[in-house]
Amino acid sequence: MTQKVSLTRYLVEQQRVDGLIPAQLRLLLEVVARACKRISFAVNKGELGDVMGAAETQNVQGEVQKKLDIIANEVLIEANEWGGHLAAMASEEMEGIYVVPNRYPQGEYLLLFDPLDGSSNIDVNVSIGTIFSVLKKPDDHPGVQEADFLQAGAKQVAAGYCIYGPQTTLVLTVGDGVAMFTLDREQGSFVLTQENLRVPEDTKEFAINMSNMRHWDAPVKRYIDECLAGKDGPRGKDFNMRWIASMVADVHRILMRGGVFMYPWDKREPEKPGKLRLMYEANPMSWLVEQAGGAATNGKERILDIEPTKLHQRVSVILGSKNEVERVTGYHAEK
Ligand code: P6P
Repeated sequence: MTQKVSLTRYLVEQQRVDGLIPAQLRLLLEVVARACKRISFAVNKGELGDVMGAAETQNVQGEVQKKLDIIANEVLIEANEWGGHLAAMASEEMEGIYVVPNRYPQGEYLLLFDPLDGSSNIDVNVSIGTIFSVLKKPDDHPGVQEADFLQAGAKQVAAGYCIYGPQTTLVLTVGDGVAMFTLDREQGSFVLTQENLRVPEDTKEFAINMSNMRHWDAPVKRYIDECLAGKDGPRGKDFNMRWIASMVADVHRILMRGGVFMYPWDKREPEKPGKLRLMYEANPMSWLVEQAGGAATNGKERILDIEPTKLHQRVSVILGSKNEVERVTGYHAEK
């Protein structure tokens, strides 16, 4: 039987081979993985634990928080604040940054996360997940401030997610391809189950919330209309549609079998560039997809090139199979 490679062993060997994972980054990734394992156990309790339903609070986005949103956020903060690898953290669930308290050593990394993405699916037992992104703190000044987080996605040094579904699976990149680790609940550790994930350049599957169709911009409507026209239309092939309303689950499917995921700008709230957040949803997912041979744009430019101006800014997202993303982006350019 081939020996199982644990996440720890994988990171140590990657560190030894290509030096992409300095010791402090390896420690950070292992701590995040342990936090995700704890979140997985909380999620899996469901009705058996006091974790379901809404909390009496709203997050910075004005969204009602679920109890598990708060639990997941606290687990990530508590797991990461004492290790000496971080200077600060930022979360969808917190307005401002969380600076590592003075009683702990400060590190050189910044951790950003959506602690529990897709939380509208919690109460109906549909896959949800944790999304995380790692940046290096600028070293040209002492201390840490919110502006230090405002770096383009191309500056990430690590990114990943953990999906809490039929399996609990951690998917990770440090810039040398994408690896997948499945939680072995008997051992309580993440085990390498796939390396070098690749997104097929073509697909017959699109993911979008069709109920928003009347609000889309023309290029998006054109693309979806052509998919719906199927083999009798300009695409000459039939398409399938999936929409889980949990970005982690939709992106995971695309990393496993291809597809195109779209949450485009629409005219319901024209002042907002899109629904999804750039720093801790679009950037980590875009890097993972690119590292697997896919593409990710906001319809006009590469998501990873966007220079952020606000911690919680939103962005339009089109990501997945390269040729489909380029087609949709091309339609925007023609407009
Ligand atoms: P809608 C979940 O709330 C989320 O942020 C993403 O995970 C998901 O892709 C999207 O919103 C779903 O949005 O409008 O279809 O409910």
